[in-house]
Amino acid sequence: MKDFKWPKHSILAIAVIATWIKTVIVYETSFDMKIENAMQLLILIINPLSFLLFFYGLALFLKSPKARNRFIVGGSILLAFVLYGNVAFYRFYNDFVTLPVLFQTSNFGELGTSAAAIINWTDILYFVDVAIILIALKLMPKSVEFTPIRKDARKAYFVMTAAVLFLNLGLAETERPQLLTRAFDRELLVKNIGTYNYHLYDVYVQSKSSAQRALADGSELVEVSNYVRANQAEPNIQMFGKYEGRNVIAISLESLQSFVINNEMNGEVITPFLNSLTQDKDTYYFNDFYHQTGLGKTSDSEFIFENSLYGLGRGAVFFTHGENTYNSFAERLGENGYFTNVMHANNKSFWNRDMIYKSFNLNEFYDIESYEVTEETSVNWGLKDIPFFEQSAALMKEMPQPFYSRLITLTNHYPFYLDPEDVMIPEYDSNSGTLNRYFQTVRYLDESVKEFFDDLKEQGLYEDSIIVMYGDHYGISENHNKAMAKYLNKEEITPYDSALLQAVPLYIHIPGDNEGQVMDNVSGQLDIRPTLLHLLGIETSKDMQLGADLFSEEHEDFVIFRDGRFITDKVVYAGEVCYDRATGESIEIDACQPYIDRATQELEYSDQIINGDLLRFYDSETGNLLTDQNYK
Ligand code: GP9
Ligand code: MN
Repeated sequence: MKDFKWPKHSILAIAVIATWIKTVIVYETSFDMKIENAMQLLILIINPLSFLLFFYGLALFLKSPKARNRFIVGGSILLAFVLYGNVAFYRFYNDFVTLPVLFQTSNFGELGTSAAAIINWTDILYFVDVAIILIALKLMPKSVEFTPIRKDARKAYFVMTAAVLFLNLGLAETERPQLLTRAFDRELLVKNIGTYNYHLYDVYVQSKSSAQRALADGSELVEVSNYVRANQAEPNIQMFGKYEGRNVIAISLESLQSFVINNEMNGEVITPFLNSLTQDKDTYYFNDFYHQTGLGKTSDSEFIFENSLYGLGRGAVFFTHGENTYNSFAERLGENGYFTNVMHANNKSFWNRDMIYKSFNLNEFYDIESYEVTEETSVNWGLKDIPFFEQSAALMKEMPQPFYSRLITLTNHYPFYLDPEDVMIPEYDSNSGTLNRYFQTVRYLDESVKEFFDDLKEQGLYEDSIIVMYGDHYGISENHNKAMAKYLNKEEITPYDSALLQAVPLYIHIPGDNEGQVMDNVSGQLDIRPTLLHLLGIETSKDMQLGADLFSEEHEDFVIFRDGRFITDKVVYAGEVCYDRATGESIEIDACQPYIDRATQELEYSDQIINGDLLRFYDSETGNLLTDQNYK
C-alpha cells in the first residue's frame, strides 16, 4: 500500500464510482423494474453516471482541498438519503416519490406509523459509498488532493459529463421515444434517466407549474367565464333528463380511428359489431367526431372527458397538473348520488392516474390489483380486452347503483400485437407492419366490445345503463402515411387528409331509446361531458366547460384540435393552410381566419384555467368567483 501512487482527484473518482455502483445495485435489489432487453439494462447501468459526474464535479470549483473533500462527503451523504428515501417510499407505495407527494403530509402520516416495518438495520448498507469515501480519505496521503485545479481540465471534465448525459438521453429516446415530452410513467423515467436526474426533472416540471399557479389570481376567470357563457349551447328539451338515474358505462376504445368503421380490408370486415351499432335503433353514432388529444394521448382523452377542457400543448396534464382543483364529470355525478370509478388493468401510477383521480373526486380506481392477470390472459401492454371486460362486468355487478364506470381498453395499443389464438383476420399487406397488424387488433377490440354487451346483459346491467364508447386518439401516426395512402387508395396523404383522419368513433348507446341515428355534427371529445350530463338531467350552465351538448340545436359544426388545427362543415385548417372541406383544395385564408382566432383564443383560455389552477377561485354551484378569503 505504501508504494501505491494515488492519482490526482482520486476522491472525486472514488466517490463517482462508489455511488454509481451502489445506485445500480440498489436499482437491482430494491426496485421492481422490469428489464426486457440488453439495451434497457445498459441504459439502467449508465443512467446514474451523468448526474454523479456533474454533482460531485461541482467540488472542482472549490479552491481548498479540504472544502472539496467536505463537499464530496457531504454530497454523498445527501445522495444516500435521497436514494434511501426513495427505497423506503417504494417499499410502501411501490412508486417513486414526486415533489407534490413529498409535500403532502397526509401521505407521510401513513408512512410514519409503519416506519418501523419499512426500515431495518441492514439498511445501513445504503450508505456504504459514504463509508468507502471516508476510508479512502483516511488512507490517502494529504499531498495528493493538494493538486491545483486546471481550468481547461475542469472544462473537459464537464464536457465529458454532458456527453455522458446526451448518450444516456439518446439511448433512452431510441428505447422509449418521446419519453421526456410525454413523461408518462415514473418507473420508465427512472429506468431511463436515473433516480437523480428524475428528481431534477420533477423539480423542473413542478416548479414551473407552481410558479404559474402562484402568479394567478381569480381575475383571469372573468374573461374566461364570459367566453364560456357566450359559447354555451342550450340543452335540447326533448333529451334533457330523459335518462336520469341510469348507470353510465363509458368505454375508451384504445387507438380506434373512424376509418376502419364500415370499411373492409382485403375483403374482410374489420369491425362487424361496431358497424352494426351504427345502424342500431338504440345508438347515436357520430361519424364526424374527432379526438382532441395532444401528447398525453389516452390520459388527455380522459382529461377531456372528465373536464371538457383541453390537455396541454406540451407534456401530459395528468402529470403536470394532477393536484389542481377540477369540477369533473365524476364529481358532478358524485353530487348526484352516483358511485364513480375508473377500471383499467394497469399500474395505478401509470400516467399519474392514482393522483389525478383524487383531484377528479372519483370514488374508486379498479387498477391491476382488482384483476386476475395471467400469462395466458395478457399480451403486449397487459390484460387482454376480452377478459378485462368480462372481469369488469362482474365487478360492476357488485357496485351500488347508479354508478358511473369508465373502462380503458388496452389490447389495440401500438405495436398492435396479438397472440395467435386471438387473430381473427389476416394481416394487411403494406410496407408498414404497424398498419398491417392494426386491422387485426381492431378486429379483436370489436369482438371484445360485442362480448361485453353480452356480459352486461348477463349481469342484468344492460337495460339500466347508457353505454358511451369513443376512440381515445389516433392509432396510426403520420409515419405510416405511405401505407395509409395505399389502404385508402390515394396517391398521398396530405395535411388535409391527416386532419380528417383524426376522426374517431363516438357511440352513445341507450337501450330502449329507439330513436338512434347517425349524427353528422362536426364535433369532438370535449362535447361528451355536457352531452351526457344533460341526458342525465344535470344542469351545466355554471360549469366551466368548453364543449357543447351534441343534441343541442345550438351545437356548432366546429372542432378544434390541440395543435391548433380545426375542422368545420366547410373548411379544414391544417399546416397553416385553409382547405375547402368538400374538395381538399387550398383556398384563401379568409375563409378560415375567424375560426383561427377563435381556436387560438379557446386553447389559450383552457391553458389559463389549467396553468393558473383557476377553478380553485370558482364556485361551480353558484357560478361566482371566490375571493381570496374563501377560495379552496
Ligand atoms: C396505458 C394506456 C395507454 O395505461 O393508457 O396510454 P397511451 O400510450 O395510449 O396514451
Ligand atoms: Mn391510448
